[in-house]
Amino acid sequence: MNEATAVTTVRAACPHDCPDTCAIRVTVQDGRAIKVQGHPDHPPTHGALCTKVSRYPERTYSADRVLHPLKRVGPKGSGQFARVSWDAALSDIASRLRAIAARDPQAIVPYSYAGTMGLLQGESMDRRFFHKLGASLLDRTICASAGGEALAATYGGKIGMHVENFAHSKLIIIWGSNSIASNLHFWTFAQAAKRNGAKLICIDPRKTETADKCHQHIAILPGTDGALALGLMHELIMNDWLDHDYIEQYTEGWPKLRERALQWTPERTAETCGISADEVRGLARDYATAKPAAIRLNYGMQRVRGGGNAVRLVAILPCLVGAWRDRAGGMLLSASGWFPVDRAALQRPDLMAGRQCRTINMSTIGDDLLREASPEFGPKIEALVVYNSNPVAVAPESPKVVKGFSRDDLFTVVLEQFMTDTADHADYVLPATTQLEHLDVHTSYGHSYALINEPAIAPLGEARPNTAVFRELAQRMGFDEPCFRDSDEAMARVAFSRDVSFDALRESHWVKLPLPDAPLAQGQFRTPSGKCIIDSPLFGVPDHVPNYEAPGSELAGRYPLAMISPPARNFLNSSFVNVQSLRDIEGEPVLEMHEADARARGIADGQQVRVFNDRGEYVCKAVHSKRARPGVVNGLGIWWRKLGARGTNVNEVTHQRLTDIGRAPSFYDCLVEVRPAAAAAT
Ligand SMILES: Nc1nc2c(c(=O)[nH]1)N[C@H]1C(S)=C(S)[C@@H](COP(=O)(O)OP(=O)(O)OC[C@H]3O[C@@H](n4cnc5c(=O)[nH]c(N)nc54)[C@H](O)[C@@H]3O)O[C@H]1N2
Ligand SMILES: Nc1nc2c(c(=O)[nH]1)N[C@H]1C(S)=C(S)[C@@H](COP(=O)(O)OP(=O)(O)OC[C@H]3O[C@@H](n4cnc5c(=O)[nH]c(N)nc54)[C@H](O)[C@@H]3O)O[C@H]1N2
Ligand SMILES: [Mo]
Repeated sequence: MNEATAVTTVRAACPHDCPDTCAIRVTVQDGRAIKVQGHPDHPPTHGALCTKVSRYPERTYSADRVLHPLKRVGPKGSGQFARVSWDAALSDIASRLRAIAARDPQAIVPYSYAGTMGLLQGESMDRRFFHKLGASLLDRTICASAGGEALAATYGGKIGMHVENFAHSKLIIIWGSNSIASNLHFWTFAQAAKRNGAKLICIDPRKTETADKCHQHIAILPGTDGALALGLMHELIMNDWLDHDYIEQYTEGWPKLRERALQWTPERTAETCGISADEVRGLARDYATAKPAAIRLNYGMQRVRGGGNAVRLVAILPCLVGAWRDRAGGMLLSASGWFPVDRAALQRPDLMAGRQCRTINMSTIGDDLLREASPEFGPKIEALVVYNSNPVAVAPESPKVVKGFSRDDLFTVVLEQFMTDTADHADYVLPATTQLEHLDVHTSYGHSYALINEPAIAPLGEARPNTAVFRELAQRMGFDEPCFRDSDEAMARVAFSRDVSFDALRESHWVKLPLPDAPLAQGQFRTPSGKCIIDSPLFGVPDHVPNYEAPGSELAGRYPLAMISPPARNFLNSSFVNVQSLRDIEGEPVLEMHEADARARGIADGQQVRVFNDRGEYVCKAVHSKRARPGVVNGLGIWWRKLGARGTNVNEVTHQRLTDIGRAPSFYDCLVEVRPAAAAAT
């Protein structure tokens, strides 16, 4: 142990799909990453990492890593593969894709999401490749497009408060967010505000660990947030708690919405939301009288049919009371629109060369894989290239997704770090590097700092970055534009059009965007008029849109329980489910039920149950839980199917109908029935 060992510290960024995008210091000893730590000087990270990411070395060095290219040798989904060389794999993939492209390149579909949020490994060389090929485009809607497009329709972009400024708020409404689980670094600022006397209110059908720590929890029914916002507006109008000057100067279209809000008495609102009229009145009074008041909205509340309208209604609230005048007032759903990312330079849509490629919505991949060619749809999907995503586990209505991925006439390539449910269905699995093994640059949707991620260690086994794989494939397809030879560093240098230089990132690890402290204090929304748009030319005046599968509907006669499926704290979507120490904490897939709902069905605490509707059924453990309100069950996600009971997960019962705005899935708009599994007649 006396021998001198080379210890270095490398500048990294957390790549995961989370608002926090932490600055990380990686300690490397003799070429091995031995520790990851949150950087103490990066204000949003303030030296802390979440439980999951502090296990990043365990994930990286896991014995389960895919480290060599694999070719399928058994039936699809069986997980039987044989090791092949990169050269053999890439040659065969290129020739298969070339043959399909000769008929119609749109029969080839890329499928990716935010397994890494890095601009290079997430959305650079891959996009160039598919643009040049003329493949189908992918509408990346699975998470945030309802809220994102709604916010853009209202504010002109995905813009919001600086997360640090929540520390100075006097009221924080945490709306559709389990911050302690999914936005931990915001929670630190909320706690600082609490210590300074701020009131914290949580609006969530589930009594989450975050709700436990707030002063008040308002347990609304899923999909009724738009109604609640309208009810609050009613009270703001009736009590004249409006900032008339802000409304006059910086908003457009309020008179029409004012008329609509006047229909939403506290009693009507309470009835719709499944809460009391006093809760509506009290919330309105708190919101109007505490200054500055801030809202932390998260994407949890927009995974329902009316998610887009609901986000628009909530986003209008801070304008009505002039909360934006203060740096610690306003709202944060996403801050990603502040970043000057040069997507044209990274992704080169010009390589489509005027071709009108069709678009496939990732959220309806179940249906679309099962569609035949038609004039409306275009060619049947013949090939899928999946990276940064695990659709077989995370896409809605998995019975159809699995059926589609099991098609023998579908050619599927999956770039992965692990043998996920999706990788099991591949023809080729190509080993991908982790964040410790590649270069990247990052924006954030929860703070306003750009970051660099330097590679800390050499790629393990034969793993390659996504960029390298698409660079190689481009060469084998004969794409000879110089952009297909760009190095990762060359792409990182063009990733931002201004304000953030690659050299500055290298030098200082992160760069704070030059934004005003209270960015919307004098309007300056990113809309053409600079005002907040209430009456949108595209979407009209926002309204409450009830769920597709609403309690009280005809369907509710057969399936009376509303199911939401929010993330389990120790997983990140379906990532980390395979990390043993984290799976040990989560135990097994769980359905939280209110005791009365469970007892009415003869379900004991801890009993195995079937959760089902017309689409399918999954099996898990029911727990009698104070976290569930009557009539609503919480199926915590997102387990790998093969690690859950009977090879299923919660998406067995979700559906593919899309949101009002943004063409997104409505995961939390889902009626089910629950029965003891023992009673299953199967
Ligand atoms: N630990 C952990 N962190 C994560 C993730 C994870 O899986 N695990 N996921 C990441 C991702 S992909 C994202 S998009 C972000 C945000 O991810 P989100 O999906 O927004 O996750 P949460 O912040 O947990 O917010 C969901 C909350 O909304 C509540 N909710 C469900 N339906 C409704 C409704 O109709 N109205 C209201 N008001 N609330 C509702 C749920 O009960 C839950 O507590 O978090 C990221 N961070
Ligand atoms: N029922 C239900 N379903 C949901 C949700 C829900 O709340 N309820 N949440 C939805 C939401 S918000 C989202 S964002 C989606 C998330 O869905 P996905 O974007 O599919 O996210 P993950 O499940 O985390 O899968 C990401 C995969 O990318 C891989 N990966 C990570 N880094 C790299 C890399 O550098 N290269 C390659 N090739 N692969 C990499 C990881 O190993 C992992 O398997 O799920 C959605 N599905
Ligand atoms: Mo997400």
